[in-house]
Amino acid sequence: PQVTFSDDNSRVSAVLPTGESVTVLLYGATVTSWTDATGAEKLWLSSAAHLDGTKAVRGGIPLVFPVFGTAPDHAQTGKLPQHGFARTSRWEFLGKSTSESAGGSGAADLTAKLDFGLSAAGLDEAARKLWPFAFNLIYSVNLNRESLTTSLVVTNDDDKAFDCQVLMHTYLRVKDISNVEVLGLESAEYVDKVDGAKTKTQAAAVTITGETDRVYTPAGEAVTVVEGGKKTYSVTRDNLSNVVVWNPWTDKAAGMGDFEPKDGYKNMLCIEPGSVSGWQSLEPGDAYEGAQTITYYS
Ligand code: TA6
Repeated sequence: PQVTFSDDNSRVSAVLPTGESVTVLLYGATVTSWTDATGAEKLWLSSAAHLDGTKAVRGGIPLVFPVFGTAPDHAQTGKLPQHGFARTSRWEFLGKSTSESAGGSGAADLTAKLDFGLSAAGLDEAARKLWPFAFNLIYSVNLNRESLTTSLVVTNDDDKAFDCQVLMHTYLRVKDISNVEVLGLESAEYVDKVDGAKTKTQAAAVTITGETDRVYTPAGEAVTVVEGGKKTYSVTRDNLSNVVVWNPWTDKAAGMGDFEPKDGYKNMLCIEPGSVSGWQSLEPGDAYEGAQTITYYS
């Protein structure tokens, strides 16, 4: 049983012999599609998302680097656009590979891996001027029957240190946001960005009943998305200390030109693993790696 890879000048995809698939746009190394064996999409993608490189993709898994949001008081990243330049740069496709887990018995244990790279040479002039560091990013997208793992390695190739933030801005597809609960954040501290960036503590399961924009620092490494009482996703983090939970709700959805359909907020929930409540300081030669694994339960 073999994995089918295809790549044209703008996107790369992998399809497992059992039917699961992933598609990655070279623009931003943005995962735009992840399906189960029946072709059912696991990620939400706006029907008005720009897929032609003219704007960060509204949906899928945009990559946030070197800054989350904007950091006007941060000398090195203060002038960068919201969420940095990784999601709006053209990445290189570095290659593909297939591996079989030990003791695998064939199709059930295959993993398809797609690798992408971005360095200073790949940045447009504006970005390089605003953030003049020699760096290298390697982004790996790993697909198997149950899960999708995305991992980012940042290396400092400069002769001076730099600070960065990393986040995987995952838009999970849900059937109906009013039936969704997020478990695993109980008793975690969070910054509530829709309530004056106040720091609060999460009491019970997270439910979404309006615009929600929270930066959690949970003790555990996994969160679970439950719909109608049934587990639908788990998201585990590796070396990423934060989880952002975001839903734009009606007004913010109405205000985003590339967010369609306007009631699409009912079918998506952003669960965004990242390292964003502080800064990763990389000395020359240092590397930082962070990863997420999203498992779905059909
Ligand atoms: O991750 C949540 C967030 O920071 C929200 O505040 C909202 O701005 C969202 O990202 C989308 O940002 P974007 O730049 O993609 O429109």
